[in-house]
Amino acid sequence: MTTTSKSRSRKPGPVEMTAPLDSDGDAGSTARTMGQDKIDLGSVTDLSILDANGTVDNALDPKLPAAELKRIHRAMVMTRKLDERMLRMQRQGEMGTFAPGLGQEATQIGQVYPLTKDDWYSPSYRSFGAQLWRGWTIDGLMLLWDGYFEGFTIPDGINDLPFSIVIGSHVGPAVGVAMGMRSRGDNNVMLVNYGDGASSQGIVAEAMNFAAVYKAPCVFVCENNGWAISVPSENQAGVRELVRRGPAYGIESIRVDGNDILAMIVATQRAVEHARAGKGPYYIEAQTYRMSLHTTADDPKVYRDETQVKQWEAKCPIARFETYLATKGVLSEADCERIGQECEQEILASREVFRERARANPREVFDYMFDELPAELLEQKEEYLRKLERKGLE
Ligand SMILES: Cc1ncc(C[n+]2csc(CCOP(=O)(O)OP(=O)(O)O)c2C)c(N)n1
Repeated sequence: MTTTSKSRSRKPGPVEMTAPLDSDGDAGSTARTMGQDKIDLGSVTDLSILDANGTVDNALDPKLPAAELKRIHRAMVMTRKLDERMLRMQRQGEMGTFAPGLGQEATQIGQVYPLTKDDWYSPSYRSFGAQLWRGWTIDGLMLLWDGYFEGFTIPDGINDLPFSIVIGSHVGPAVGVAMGMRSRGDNNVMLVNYGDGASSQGIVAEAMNFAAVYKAPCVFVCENNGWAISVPSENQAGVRELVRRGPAYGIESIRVDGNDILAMIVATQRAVEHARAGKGPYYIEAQTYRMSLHTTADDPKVYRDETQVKQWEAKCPIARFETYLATKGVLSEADCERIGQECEQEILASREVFRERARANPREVFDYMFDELPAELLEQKEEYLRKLERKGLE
């Protein structure tokens, strides 16, 4: 794959070994001891196809058919509209704590676009756009974020895993599934998505090493959105570029402009083909930005400079894709306006289904943790039920 560094400050190209290797700072003697002239740290490339102004690099454009481009665009708009709606619902008391994904729509849709239904997807908690693409329903996701276990039910016909709030913990099982697929000889791929913060967790290191050693058909997508709650990604790791983690494990890797839907699709397609062909895992660092709150329990104004947010507004993944679609004559500004309204209507209709389904029974509060309630909880339950009755609540 060729690279482009157009309008980007970072430098693509092979990773140079700059640090001394032994405590004496003598790289040469260590290399000789190991019988090598030089340690190959692998190479890393940057990928950008559609720049922030919507100008495409023609040589790299995957030239998807118009119908596919429209499907992808609608999914990105739906992701954003659902994000906005769920945030409003949370503020109005109709939704539990929720992790917005504003600005990460290209990363989300691009990473699952090349997967088949039989491939496996292990999302992070901020991946609801990708989940929608995979076949999760809007009302189901609303239920999930409102705390109903029914919302976690995996839709029939897709191989997705539930996300975990314990940061990074889902990456180990995802690699386990991929190793199992390889040993059974089936032809599917696992794609696992996690954040820059998660990449510091021990389990992610172990998972990447296992995947490399056992040539597990696993694609790692590290969605670097600049922040792990209040920790900026530059404080997250000793290496400036998280993509360098991949070659260190012997995993072929690429860094992608995560706000560029075409680059995300091309990179993920390549990664999935690589894994499916039995060549082992692949690692993608998708560089994007968390435009909104970490969760609805967060206020980023206390720890980050709003000018940074403004700078990323200019890199909006939807705006640049709409410019590209308009230039190609696929969708006009009026079409995009109409699609936005249609998505909004679909979300509002799904909200009605959600409202029908979200009928919590307060009497069940004590019922799901224990098969048999311990004595002290039984006492509390009885007191609580008496209180409900006094208040005239069902
Ligand atoms: C093991 C563990 N440690 C800490 C937390 C608290 N926590 C929740 S989200 C989060 C930040 C994760 O950041 P990142 O992986 O970059 O993903 P993002 O939220 O930015 O999508 C932390 C530290 C947790 N849930 N689990």
